[in-house]
Amino acid sequence: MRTFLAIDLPDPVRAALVQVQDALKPEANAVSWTRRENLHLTLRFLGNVDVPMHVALTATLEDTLREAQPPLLTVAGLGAFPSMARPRVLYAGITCLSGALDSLQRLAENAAQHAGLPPEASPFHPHLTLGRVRYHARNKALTHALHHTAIPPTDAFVADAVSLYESVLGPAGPVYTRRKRLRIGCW
Ligand code: 3AM
Repeated sequence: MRTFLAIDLPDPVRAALVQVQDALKPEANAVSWTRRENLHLTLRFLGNVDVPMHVALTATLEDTLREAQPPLLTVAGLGAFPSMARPRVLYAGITCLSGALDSLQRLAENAAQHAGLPPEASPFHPHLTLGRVRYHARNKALTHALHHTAIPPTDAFVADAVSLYESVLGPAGPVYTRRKRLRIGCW
């Protein structure tokens, strides 16, 4: 089962991100846009993991998340990987106003390694993927739009859980199904 750990987004944040996608669409015709229901903040991609490993991983993570502080998050600015000049992955940034998103990511990483997964090689760049450009080329209009499109203001939100998602890839894009929801902090 191909899975990842993510933080869910409140509906008003999803709505704001869809508005941004709509504003960018005239400048980007070769983009696979993330469907509204798929918008999320990835903490750790796990890849193909078997059931015993998931059980071990979620048990460890559930224990450690209980001691963690739920971070207060807000959406902040548009960006692109690998760069604004050569946009490949279009994203909205995310800023942590209080609590520590990085330490949540470390807990996810520790649980993954404890369950036997190899360490994540890439540094953590928290982002909300809006779309992926299918053809890799310079697109000055898109770069300009990324610099000049405003994200509608949204309220900051508390990330109160980490979800384990199954990802099934298909011709119409990935289908994500939540398999487990692990609460952050003591309730
Ligand atoms: O939508 P974002 O960018 O948050 O890019 C994939 C997506 O992240 C990432 O996992 C999330 C859910 O699919 N992903 C997919 N394959 C990956 C891989 N091989 C990967 N991340 C790292 N390595």
